[in-house]
Amino acid sequence: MEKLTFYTNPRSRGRIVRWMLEETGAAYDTAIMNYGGNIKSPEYLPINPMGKVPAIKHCGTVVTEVIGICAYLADQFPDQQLAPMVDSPQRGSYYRWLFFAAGPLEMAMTATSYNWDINETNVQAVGCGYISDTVNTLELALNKSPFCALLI
Ligand SMILES: N[C@@H](CCC(=O)N[C@@H](CS)C(=O)NCC(=O)O)C(=O)O
Repeated sequence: MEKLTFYTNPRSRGRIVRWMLEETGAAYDTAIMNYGGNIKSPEYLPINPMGKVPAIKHCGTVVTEVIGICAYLADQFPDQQLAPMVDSPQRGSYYRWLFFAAGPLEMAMTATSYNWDINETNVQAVGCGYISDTVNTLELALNKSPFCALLI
């Protein structure tokens, strides 16, 4: 089987994927992509036309997006039991919180970092709502269990 290649930069969301890769126990090569350098190169853009990391290449398939990569790896290495069974109701919670992380949580973190103006004129269209909506929702889930992706 082709060895997995992990494209990343140490100061990036790639750290989340590296943690997941270590959980799988899979052997992988790491390709460090430099900001303002080879990350926008003709060699890398066919891997991710966004010119961003992280990305992985596994058995000829490229996967980008942190949450997509983590979900893919959980499915590819089922012996590690990193995701609920496909036919389990827990799979619903797993999807819910994975997509919550990729959607509202990611947006709320960026909005906070860059002081985006979320107010009464746009909040209904903004996927994370007010920052407090996202934070309170996550807090409610984590008050029930330290592992919200496994909540029913
Ligand atoms: N939605 C993407 C975000 C990827 C992203 O923005 N990566 C940043 C580092 S954390 C990047 O590669 N920036 C380099 C650039 O845009 O030049 C994901 O979840 O993987």
